[in-house]
Amino acid sequence: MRVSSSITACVLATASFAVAAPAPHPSKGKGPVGAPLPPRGPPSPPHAKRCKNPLVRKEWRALKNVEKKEYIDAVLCLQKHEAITKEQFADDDRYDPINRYDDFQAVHSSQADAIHFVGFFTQWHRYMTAAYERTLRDVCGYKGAQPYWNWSLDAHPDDRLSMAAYDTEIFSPDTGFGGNGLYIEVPDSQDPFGFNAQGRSGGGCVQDGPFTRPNFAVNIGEKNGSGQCLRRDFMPGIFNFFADPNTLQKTIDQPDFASFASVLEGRPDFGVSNVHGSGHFGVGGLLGQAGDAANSPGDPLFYLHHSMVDYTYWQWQQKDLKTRLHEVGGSTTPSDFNYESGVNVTLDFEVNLGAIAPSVKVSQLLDSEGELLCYTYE
Ligand SMILES: [Cu+2]
Repeated sequence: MRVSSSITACVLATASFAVAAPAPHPSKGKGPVGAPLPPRGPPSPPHAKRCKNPLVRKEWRALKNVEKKEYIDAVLCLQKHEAITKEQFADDDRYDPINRYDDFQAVHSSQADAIHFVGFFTQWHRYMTAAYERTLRDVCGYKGAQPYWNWSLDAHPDDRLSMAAYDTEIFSPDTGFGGNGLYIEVPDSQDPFGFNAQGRSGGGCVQDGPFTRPNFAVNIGEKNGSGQCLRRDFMPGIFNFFADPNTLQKTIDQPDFASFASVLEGRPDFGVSNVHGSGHFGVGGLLGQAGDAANSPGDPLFYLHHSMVDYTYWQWQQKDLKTRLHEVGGSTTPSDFNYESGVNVTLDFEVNLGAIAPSVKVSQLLDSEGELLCYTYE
């Protein structure tokens, strides 16, 4: 993954753990996830009871057009509500969150060096996506669940430069997230990963759909300051390779958590496919936000992509729930692929989303239908 030079390590250690005053997710009505997130406390017992009426997350194409519009309207609505992380980032001039959408991008960006290529990658992003889903509901009155984008339905692994994946509903300007950015030429000498050869085809501002300015702007991680456009840089050579249904199946078939996590996220190496990279580089390429390790949540598709990554984790868990609702592993140190640090993720390992939501233990994030989270997939 491309690493943002502006991000320093150790952010996790300095991020605020004092959160939630007042509760960031005020309860509204009696929805299945309407209860406020719990205050910090002892971890859930390993056999905590399961929630009632979980939200059902569906593939984007399974939504009715009116449901698609409700989701997109709710995302746009987040940009109309004031950020709750301003205080968290008050002394850090790298992040200047303006609205509730920015909160998530800023928190992800500030922790980017600590939450990727680690054993808690899946749980951290599961919590982030669930917090986003809840914010859409609590702040913007969205009634549905977080949809996902099953990119494996769109991949053409035998024809890597095929652009067919980008003709699908999710990129529709009317009922989807809009399409590619305007093409920006990058000389091969400034293309460190050989992305030109992977068919990169955009790079500039997205031209159509709901996420163009002034309706939507990217305010975090931009060298020219806030108010920038959403950029996409469709890159079929990586997309068709990484989103291969066989790669997805191979990921779900891994025998234990550490091997699952390792195959899911792969290595910083474009020669070996991993499904996590598909939505990022297939959409963001070299110049789009989605391809940037730190700032990828600047593209609203991030959440549909990461919901699919989470669905992959969920499917892996379903194959042996008894074991896999309690199984964690992997190093707490980024890119420690050979476990040289000797410190692995345990059930008590703490996951924090800054001021967005209370910190929780990894053990609280293993069951999507537990006491903290309440959703399922179909
Ligand atoms: Cu991430």
